[in-house]
Amino acid sequence: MQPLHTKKYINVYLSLGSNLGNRRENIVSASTLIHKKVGKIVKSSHFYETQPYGKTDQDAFVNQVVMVNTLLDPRAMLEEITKIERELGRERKEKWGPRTIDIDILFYGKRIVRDKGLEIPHPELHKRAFVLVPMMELDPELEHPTLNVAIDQLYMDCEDDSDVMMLD
Ligand code: PH2
Ligand code: MG
Ligand code: MG
Repeated sequence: MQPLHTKKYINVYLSLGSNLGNRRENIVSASTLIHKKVGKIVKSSHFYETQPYGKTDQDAFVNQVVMVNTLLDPRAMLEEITKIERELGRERKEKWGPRTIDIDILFYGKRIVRDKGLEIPHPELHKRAFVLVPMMELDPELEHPTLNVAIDQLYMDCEDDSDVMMLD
């Protein structure tokens, strides 16, 4: 017999980044709130100190990727992480400017979402060493659902040669 309600947990990869204030502390606070409000953090990468990508005239970031087990749908998850960013003092002034915390959804299981304000997989992830290096630690064999290659292949093909240094 089928159970009436089967809860469906999805594995979600989130990218965390900070380059303002106490960067590590901001990331630790974000993961604590994620664990409480989004779902259990099953895996987390090391912290990395990374050169700013894109807008390069700003301070270096600390970045991390975590894998979360969640029951939230993608929209509800986006709302929850936006609340967490606000709670940790994120102010949105300029695009790609310095931030106390940025939480981006990289993958939501194998789901593909292309909505206004929400694109999953994250449309830039394969171009960014600060995402691919920690993803290599967590799941090099994960298949990208639209590019149809694994993380290790994306990492090898990535042209971003900015510094990504593992912290202890
Ligand atoms: N986030 C950006 C733009 N550039 N560079 C690094 N190294 N780390 C980031 O988290 C980052 C970035 C936009 O969100
Ligand atoms: Mg971002
Ligand atoms: Mg963001």
